[in-house]
Amino acid sequence: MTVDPTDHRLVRLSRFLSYVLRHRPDAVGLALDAAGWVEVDALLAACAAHGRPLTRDELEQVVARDDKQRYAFGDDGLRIRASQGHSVAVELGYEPRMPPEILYHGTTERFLEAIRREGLRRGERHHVHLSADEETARRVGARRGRPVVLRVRAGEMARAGTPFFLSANGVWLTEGVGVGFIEEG
Ligand code: HQG
Repeated sequence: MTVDPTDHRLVRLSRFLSYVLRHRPDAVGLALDAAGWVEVDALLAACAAHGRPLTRDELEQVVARDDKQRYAFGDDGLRIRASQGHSVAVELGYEPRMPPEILYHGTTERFLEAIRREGLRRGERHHVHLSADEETARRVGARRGRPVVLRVRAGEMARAGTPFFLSANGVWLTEGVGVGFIEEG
């Protein structure tokens, strides 16, 4: 299936799913399980009951076509969750693994001073988000202004004992990055 960024309904649905599956499941009367999953039937019923009806087919299209592959069905297809990006407490169960030597973080100029002082902090999210390629980081930074791409010496951090995780949609996650592991430019 090809990605069609002009498909506004799917984009709107993806935003709504992100809100429900990452941040506010309670807004539609749902609770996620400990690993962030919810029954697909329960999700469809809850969305309908809260004025945002969608069909199973539309849900499948969002999962398949979402530009960042933000959502995943469980193996049996009966459950769904966001692959990363939560602010509600979930334990996604990714195994720690060795990152590439260098990972990239996209941010914007106005955060640089604080980042130089405190390193990268996870803020509202569970982890700092890093990418294996510079271009992805540039796009992430560009959401907030003129992008600045930082290089993170992830290999060194991992060897010093900091766990790194790779989400199902290819985002590298870690709890925080100390100033000494960040390079600019
Ligand atoms: C910055 C999107 C001040 C950090 C994207 C970022 C990503 C600091 C902002 C995913 C700081 C947090 C995550 C410090 C970090 N002082 N600012 N010490 N440390 N920051 O949105 O990485 O569309 O929580 O640089 O594509 O921008 O949601 O994180 O600018 O993958 O799927 O604080 O969100 O994906 O912002 O983005 P965020 P992020 P989705």
